[in-house]
Amino acid sequence: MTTSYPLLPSVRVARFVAQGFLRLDAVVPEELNTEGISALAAGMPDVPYGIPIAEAFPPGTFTSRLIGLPAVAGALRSLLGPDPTVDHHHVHVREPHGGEAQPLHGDAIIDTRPDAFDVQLMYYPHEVTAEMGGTLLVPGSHLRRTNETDTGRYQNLRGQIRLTCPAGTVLLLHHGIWHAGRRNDSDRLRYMYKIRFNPTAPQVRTWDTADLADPAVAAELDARFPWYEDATGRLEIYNRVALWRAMTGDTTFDIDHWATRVSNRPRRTA
Ligand SMILES: O=C(O)CCC(=O)C(=O)O
Repeated sequence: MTTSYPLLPSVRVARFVAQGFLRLDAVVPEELNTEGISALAAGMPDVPYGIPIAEAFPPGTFTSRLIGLPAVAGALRSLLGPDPTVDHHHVHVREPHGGEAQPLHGDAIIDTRPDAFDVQLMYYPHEVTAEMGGTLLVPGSHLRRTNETDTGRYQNLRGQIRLTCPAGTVLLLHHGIWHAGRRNDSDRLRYMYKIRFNPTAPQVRTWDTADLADPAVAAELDARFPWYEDATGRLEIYNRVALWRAMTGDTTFDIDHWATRVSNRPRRTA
């Protein structure tokens, strides 16, 4: 497929499927970040749920240029496929020395779709230091389907990330990832701009699949994270295999027989 922006290779899409997020550090140039801070400070107009990107963010607007940056556009296209719609967007503001840490949560409600996912973009127009309380993320939690703050009682899971990043960083998240906004203990205002996108076409082979057979792809999908106990982490491997099968159309793909075993339904002969 030829596009004007770089599509992700399979190995990076597999990493997204395993981790639940993709990090694009400092992809937004300084001038656009400066403009972004003013745009976020002014507030973003609400948009109706589920409208095409070009209607939500007309050409020339700040958001249109943010999501049109080649690295961002290519990653969104690779994960969502063509013509996603905008679910909603919101500017998150953390005042200096302000706010409370949120409970660990997944956005919206429990979402059991096995073969589709929304992508949430988080954009940080300025550097985020540890003191500024960057977003907390739990890698590999997105397929352990929970409802909103069901996870709120969990504190400090092993392997969690307290985001620190350079200005102009964009994160793309699977909608199910467990995350939380954190308190800002610094003297600086912290902005984060979040946009949720809905796919409108099957999310099947929407990236650069030239490396699909590379063993590094299966290795990414087999990654373990520190919060998994050894045995319960198997469920995450199974969930990833199921999603990877849906995203590639390869119903034979497996890791250590997990999906093959539980999809085996031999027909009885009379
Ligand atoms: O402020 C943040 O860093 C994250 C906030 C967030 O994602 C939320 O409110 O759901």
